Amino acid sequence: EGSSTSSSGGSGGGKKLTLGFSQVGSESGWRSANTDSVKASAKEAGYNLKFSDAQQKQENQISAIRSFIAQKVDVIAFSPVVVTGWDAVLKEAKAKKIPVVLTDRSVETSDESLYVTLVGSDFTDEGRRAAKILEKVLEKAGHKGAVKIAQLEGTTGAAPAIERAKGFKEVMDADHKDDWKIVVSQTGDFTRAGGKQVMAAFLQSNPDIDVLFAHNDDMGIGAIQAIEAAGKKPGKDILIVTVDGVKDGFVAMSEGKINAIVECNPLLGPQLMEVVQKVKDGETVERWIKTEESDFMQDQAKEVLPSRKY
Ligand code: GYE
Repeated sequence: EGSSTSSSGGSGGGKKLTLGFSQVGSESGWRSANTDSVKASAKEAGYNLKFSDAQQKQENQISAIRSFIAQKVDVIAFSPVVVTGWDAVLKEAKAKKIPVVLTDRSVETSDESLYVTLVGSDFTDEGRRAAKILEKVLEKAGHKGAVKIAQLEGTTGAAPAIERAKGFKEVMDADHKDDWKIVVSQTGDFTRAGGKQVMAAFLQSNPDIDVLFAHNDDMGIGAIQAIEAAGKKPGKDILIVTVDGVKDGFVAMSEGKINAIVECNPLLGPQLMEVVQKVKDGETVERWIKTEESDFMQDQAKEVLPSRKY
């Protein structure tokens, strides 16, 4: 208010802010919750939202962004499916003076001026937290000695896949050089089907896996099906740590099939809309607006499940 040049996002009058949003896809429960959050908060803020689903394909995101530029939207927000390959299209947005806000996932770029800010989680820390909580899980299970770990990675080249693996390895190299070993690691593309298929192959090549670290709940849930099909008990014969904390993850945990979950909060809509307005108004914003998250062990699952919001 008070400013005659900026348009107000709310119902207070002025021209509606138009936001172009390019979503990764609909690969996981996390993603559906994130999409719902973005749509609901844009509505709440009174923005004109142009929403586009890229079906996990970078080329679709690039065309969506190009079309937002052509439509002269006020702000572009997107969750980049992979970290590299964005400079050209981001330069086109910059040339047309359309600010870009990243949400959820980050990009690698040599030119820091190509985006204003990132609203999202610290994935490296999530990886570290996964390793730390695995220590507790192993202790609870009374597991002694060598630990053979299988890792289900997220989408190849995506920030959460790269950084969760990195954070986990960091703790492993520092504190578990002698006892922990990642014996197999492959992408399951953040999907249930991917998790199931890759886990089945893991069990064939490495029937003696002790632990599964899955980069998201959905792959973990798919893997649980493969583990059961192989006649083993998930959560007992194979200890499982996942990331996200979606409802279905908590259900699996309350059934004893997942041992611990590192939360990654998808409800980024409200913060994103706030930042978008500030950016449109030319205010300075922080370079990285981090999400607050918690970790959960199996014995908390039943109590926490009813209050989970996604
Ligand atoms: O963990 C996964 C989703 O980028 C944080 O993407 C997000 C990840 C999330 O597919 O479930």
